[in-house]
Amino acid sequence: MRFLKFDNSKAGWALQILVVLASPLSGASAGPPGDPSTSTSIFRPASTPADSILGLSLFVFAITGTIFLIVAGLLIYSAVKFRRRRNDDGREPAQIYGSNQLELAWTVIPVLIVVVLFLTAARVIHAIQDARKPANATEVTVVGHQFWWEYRYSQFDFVTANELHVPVSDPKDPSPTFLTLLSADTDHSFWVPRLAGKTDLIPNHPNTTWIDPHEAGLYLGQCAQYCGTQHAKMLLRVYVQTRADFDSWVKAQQQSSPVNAQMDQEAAEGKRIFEGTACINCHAVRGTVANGRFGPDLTHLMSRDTIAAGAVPNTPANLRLWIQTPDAIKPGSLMPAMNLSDEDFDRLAAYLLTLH
Ligand code: HEC
Ligand SMILES: [Cu+2]
Repeated sequence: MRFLKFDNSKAGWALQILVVLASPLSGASAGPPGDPSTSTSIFRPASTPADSILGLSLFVFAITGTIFLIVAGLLIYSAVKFRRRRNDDGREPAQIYGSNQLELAWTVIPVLIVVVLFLTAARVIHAIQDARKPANATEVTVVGHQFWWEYRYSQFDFVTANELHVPVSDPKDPSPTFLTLLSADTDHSFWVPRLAGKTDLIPNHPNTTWIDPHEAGLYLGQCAQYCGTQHAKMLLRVYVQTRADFDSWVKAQQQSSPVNAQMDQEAAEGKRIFEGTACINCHAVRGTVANGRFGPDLTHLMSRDTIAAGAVPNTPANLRLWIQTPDAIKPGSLMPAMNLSDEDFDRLAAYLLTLH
């Protein structure tokens, strides 16, 4: 699978400069404020598809860079060597027409270069798109919504949102994650630069992609296709975990939400308000009457580090602010501000805080 392996350390300072120049272009700058800013550089691949894409880019860059150096070098050489001099006699130099050899050379060489570029690109595309799905692959269906991500783990029978968890994949014994990409509304694009190239989520046209992160950790990305007002706050967070951590995360996600007996008075009140208002038309909490699918599944809301697709850290104050005035955090988000009293918002927030 691995193809065109380049040794980054040898590419030296030229690559360093490229990295610096390209870093502002390389996607989401960071997670929410206060989050350790994790790199989104395409020059630090941590998964096979991202690795092959970087290899291909460096290969194309090497060929086009060489062409540039040769052409620019000849141009500068001629401009300097044949510049007008003070003692020029002003006569035209000898004019030479037609040279089969030269014309053949500048036709055949570019054609060959284009064929090589085409074939290498086709090979990388094939290696990524037609990769075989091993039996131990994790499968997740990703649904793009304005402006958040739904993750359906059908294998394990639960749904979550905004924070994708996948197992780490040992290159010697790969356990990749295959993603089926769907959209509930308009075009979105799944892009976690260190893990894979962009793949669009298009209504009524399922796409697929896959990742096999080699190192545990948090990988950031963002919707890379303009999808509406809050497109810029449709961030991606991929948590790559060891197999054991991933398994225990899955177990926790499969649990139902807490029952009233486990809550204090205020939270139980909040639950009653939640179940009696429009919240349940848009949100699901497993084990309750709430089964809406328009907004994120809230069953394990408190297991997430952020809310509103990575827009802000998941703190009690942010949660309270979000449910009272979503527009304060994401203007134009598709969650309406509900008209409830301050006490009711406090109770609702207390209930949400029990959803571990
Ligand atoms: C019309 C549908 C709708 C209603 C009604 C609604 N929400 Fe939402 N909610 C959404 C959408 C859509 C989002 C995702 C917004 C985004 O990230 O852009 C959301 C996000 C949230 C989040 C953040 C979840 C996360 O993980 O990011 C919480 C918490 C939440 N809603 C709670 C509530 C509560 C409590 C109520 C009732 C007072 C409520 N919602 C009513 C649609 C709705
Ligand atoms: Cu989007």
